[in-house]
Amino acid sequence: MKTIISARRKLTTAIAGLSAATLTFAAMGLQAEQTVNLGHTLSDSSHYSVGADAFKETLERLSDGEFKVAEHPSGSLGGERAMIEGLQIGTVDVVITSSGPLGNFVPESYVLDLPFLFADYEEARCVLDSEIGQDLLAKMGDHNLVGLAWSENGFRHMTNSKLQINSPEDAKGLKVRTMENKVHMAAFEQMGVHPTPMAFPEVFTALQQGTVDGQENPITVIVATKFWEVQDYLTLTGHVYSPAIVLGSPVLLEGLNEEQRSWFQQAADASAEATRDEVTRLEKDGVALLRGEGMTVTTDVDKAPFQKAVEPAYKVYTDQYGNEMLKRIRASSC
Ligand code: EAX
Repeated sequence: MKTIISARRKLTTAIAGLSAATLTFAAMGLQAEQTVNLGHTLSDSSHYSVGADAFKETLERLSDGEFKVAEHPSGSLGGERAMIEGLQIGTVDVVITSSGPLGNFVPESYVLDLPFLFADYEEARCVLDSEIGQDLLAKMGDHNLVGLAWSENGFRHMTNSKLQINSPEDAKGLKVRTMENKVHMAAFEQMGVHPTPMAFPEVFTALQQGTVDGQENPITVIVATKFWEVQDYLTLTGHVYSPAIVLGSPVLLEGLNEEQRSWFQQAADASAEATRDEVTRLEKDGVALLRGEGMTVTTDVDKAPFQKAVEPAYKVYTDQYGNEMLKRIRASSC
């Protein structure tokens, strides 16, 4: 009996020791190998992918391999709306997304989707880097998201398969895919086109099959998605600046210590900077590339009639969300 008890004790002690070791090992193992799943909708040659690479390089370097980043490009984790939902429940860790579906989650961000709000890249970047941008990032926290950094998609332009667009009248009656964003949809309705909201991963096929005649996106996206294969005409309307944002999942980020959290912040900042640099490069080289691929590009666009046509979208926005943010942006020194 004594022997049995003693054997049992030994066994229990051994198991206790083992589980402590296993736990320590597991904890170490978890730290050594934690994979961060980063999703975006664009191809692995896009400006978002350049940003994903910078995120990966920075986080893996700062954490000395404690975190590994797995990039999931081309909408392989779903469209932008689905990925934002994934962040909220913790099935995705980090997402680089346009502001397209963001207003559905964080209405405060709709202000950035107003047409012709920013005159140029310099102004848009300056506002997003100011306290206004920081306040908007902080708002993400009220909606179960972590706003890490303002990245960039670019000024959006119209493409279609029917005709060369020189004025809003030319666009009347076209079926144009828009993002799932009510401010954008209101603007296009004012222009007389039929806005058809759709998640980005479906757009290429919809254009190919003629479900829609056109779409609008920055040069960056038109290049990365090879839209020239399904669209003949591009008009540089620059009708709205399209910010991108690096968002994190609160499920992951709220469980991190301060140092780990700072690695994620630095990785997001490096990602945004690398993406902006790539946008700048493509703004210089993109049009020549698209012409080379056979697109008819209208560069000399009188923007005033477009601006006039979409102006009522401002009232649609302010009626619902007030004009406090808009006033702040207009009063900024940028
Ligand atoms: O974020 O949906 C869109 O048109 C976006 O510009 C694209 O997914 C990149």
